Amino acid sequence: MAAKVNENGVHGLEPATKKCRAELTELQKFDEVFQQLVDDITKQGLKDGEIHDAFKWFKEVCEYNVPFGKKNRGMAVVSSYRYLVTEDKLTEDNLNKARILGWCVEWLQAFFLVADDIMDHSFTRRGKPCWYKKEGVGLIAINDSFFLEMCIYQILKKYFREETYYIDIVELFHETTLQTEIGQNLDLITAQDHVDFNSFSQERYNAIVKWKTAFYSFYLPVACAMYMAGISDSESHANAKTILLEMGHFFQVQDDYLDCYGDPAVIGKVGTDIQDNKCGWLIIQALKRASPEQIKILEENYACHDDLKVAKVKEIFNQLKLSELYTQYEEESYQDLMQLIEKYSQNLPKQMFIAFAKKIYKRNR
Ligand code: DMA
Ligand code: MG
Ligand code: MG
Ligand code: MG
Repeated sequence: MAAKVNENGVHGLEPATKKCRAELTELQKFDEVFQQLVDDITKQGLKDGEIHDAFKWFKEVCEYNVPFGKKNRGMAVVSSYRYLVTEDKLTEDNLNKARILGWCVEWLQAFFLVADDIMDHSFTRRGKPCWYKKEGVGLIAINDSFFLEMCIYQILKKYFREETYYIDIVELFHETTLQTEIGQNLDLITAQDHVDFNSFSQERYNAIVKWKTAFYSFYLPVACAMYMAGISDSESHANAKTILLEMGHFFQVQDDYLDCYGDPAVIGKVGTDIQDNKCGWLIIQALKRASPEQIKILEENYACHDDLKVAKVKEIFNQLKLSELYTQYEEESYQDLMQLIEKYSQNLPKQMFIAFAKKIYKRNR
């Protein structure tokens, strides 16, 4: 999971120059676009003596934080676009535009993650120290997060200004950012200092994950592809949203499960949900099943940055067999999702949703 550092420098995305273009995988073609975008964003600033140092810093901000994820979200723009248009529209120019939009989604994700790791007191991300934990960075990371957000609009302006769907996409990114910030707020205020399990409920959990994760991770990439393909009617978007928010819900359940049960070497991060007093999927399920004695132990040990206390919470989770419950939930959730796709895909290609679902179910990272 460690980031690859190639001989050319820091970004480490596989250079594919020796291979014939036709042999490149979609992921390699997607990766190829990244460095160009960083150059677009930083070229002017680097040349200007007055602000050169800021842009030297920002270049590293982009190269450290944007490219090393799974890229499911970014790639989903490209794969969805392929499902939405006829063969004749699949020109290299259009596909490149879809890749650029995909990178905008990845930039948005980097913007949220840099801030999220500060707020969640996390240590590692994608197999490396979180940006704010890196030597010499600290709370400068807050401004870097703002910068990452603005990169999106620099890129959109450069490549999409002349497109009829430009305003739809800009508004989509604005709206999605607001939705995610609402979700992050719910996540954080529900986790405020002391343990109060009365504020944790399935309803609150559902709201947190819908707003903080599902809109930006699932609806956004597909909506980008839809606008690019000329699909802007509200009914199609509402149908897509119904399916994709459900997918996003399941994805965050997985993220919560992996926070406790995932292998840090594989997921690239060390979980902090128990210490952080998070209203996550595991604690919600535990509270539904625990005896009064078990609840008492949870109350005494949740929300403490103390490894022994964390271990006691995990012990209760194990006693309640939450791991088995999760496996069962994953199965049922997949079946439910397939039914939702049947019902709501309507004019949209079913396979577009199924392909996205297959990328995330049974994942271990
Ligand atoms: C992530 O929630 C949500 C956003 C908007 C980044 P999280 O804190 O559970 O994510 P992670 O486990 O990756 O830190
Ligand atoms: Mg986090
Ligand atoms: Mg968080
Ligand atoms: Mg998490």
